[in-house]
Amino acid sequence: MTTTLTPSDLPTSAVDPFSHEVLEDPTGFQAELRDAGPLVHLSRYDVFAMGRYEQVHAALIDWQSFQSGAGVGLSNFRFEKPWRPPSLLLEADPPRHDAPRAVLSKILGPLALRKLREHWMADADRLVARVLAETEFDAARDLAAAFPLRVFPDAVGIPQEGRENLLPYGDHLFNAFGPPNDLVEQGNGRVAELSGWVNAQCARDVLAPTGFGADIWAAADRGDITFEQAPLVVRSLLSAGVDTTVHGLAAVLYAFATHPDQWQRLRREPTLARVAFDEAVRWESPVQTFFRTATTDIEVGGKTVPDGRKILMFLGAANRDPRRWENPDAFDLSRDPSAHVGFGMGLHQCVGQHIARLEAEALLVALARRVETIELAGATRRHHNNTLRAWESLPVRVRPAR
Ligand code: OVV
Repeated sequence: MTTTLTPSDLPTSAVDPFSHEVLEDPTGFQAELRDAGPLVHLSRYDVFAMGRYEQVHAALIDWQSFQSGAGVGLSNFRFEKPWRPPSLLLEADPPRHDAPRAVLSKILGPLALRKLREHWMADADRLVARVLAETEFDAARDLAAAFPLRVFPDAVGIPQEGRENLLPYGDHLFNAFGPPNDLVEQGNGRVAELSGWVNAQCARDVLAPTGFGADIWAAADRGDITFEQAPLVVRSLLSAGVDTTVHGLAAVLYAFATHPDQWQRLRREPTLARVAFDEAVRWESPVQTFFRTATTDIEVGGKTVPDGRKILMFLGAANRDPRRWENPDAFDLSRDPSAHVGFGMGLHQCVGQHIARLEAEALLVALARRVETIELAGATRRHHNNTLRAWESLPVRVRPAR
């Protein structure tokens, strides 16, 4: 261990942002963090933190100073062995990052998704019609979790068997970016089994002959990536593509269930579905945090982050920073949320964001057509995760449109 070089004039917080109390409702801590200053020392983990939009945004677009290659969790890959082989996208820097990123950007780009659009819109409509057989149901389970699981694994091209492993794998993966607390310990028991299953789905002969998985292997045939890289790029889809969209959809459904005026606005103007989803991603920030590592001594707000140290970026705090957003705690379809950092920003900005928006649009358009009112019908329950802001249960009552 090196001695701590933390300057004594840096604001310090002893709060554990990964405690159950903060995970249940992080908004109070986030406000404290923003108000403490542009750079704050978190004594619990001896890391640096930023909660203001300006500094989070600046760090996200400065990949040269704020590297991802030492891991985007608390664990520093310079000193600790990663729990799984690092992601070629998330946990890599240029130049190694760039070929896998270019390949995946094309495969998941707006052009490529046009083929899926009609099918996903029709599938969402069928799901919503079936769920509406009841006027009370759990929107987290029956819509937010159900819809991505209906369309995304098929789009990747993995077999049916074992798909129930996708959410538990993602849940553990996102916990593992945090400290080794009780949430990680609870997941450790199944890591080998879940990783074994996920890794096995990345093989060429397991994947369907068409789909994102096959597209990735075809990129290896062309020499755009190597054959060693292909399965790890498929793994990124299975890692980042399910829990994130599930909790993003839950966020937008919760937002509408608690903002009836905004729901009526969406019903009148269903073309707002995409804006609504981005506003929910800003408002709720399904991915709350990621770390970076300083590649040199970096000046942030007049203070210094020493070379090699971890910096925790609070995307959720930045997305509600009153210095950047007017009335930030309001879910409001009138605002332009497009500069939110819920998908990140810069080089690593979510490569799957067009898929996420298409899933959201399909579900919201189907609901807007078929549901007149939606409201909470009982006690909601959060799902705690070291990285994700998530819902376990969202009981809702709907009045179907006539
Ligand atoms: C954005 C994200 C989250 C989790 C995993 C990955 C990416 C990956 O590339 O494996």
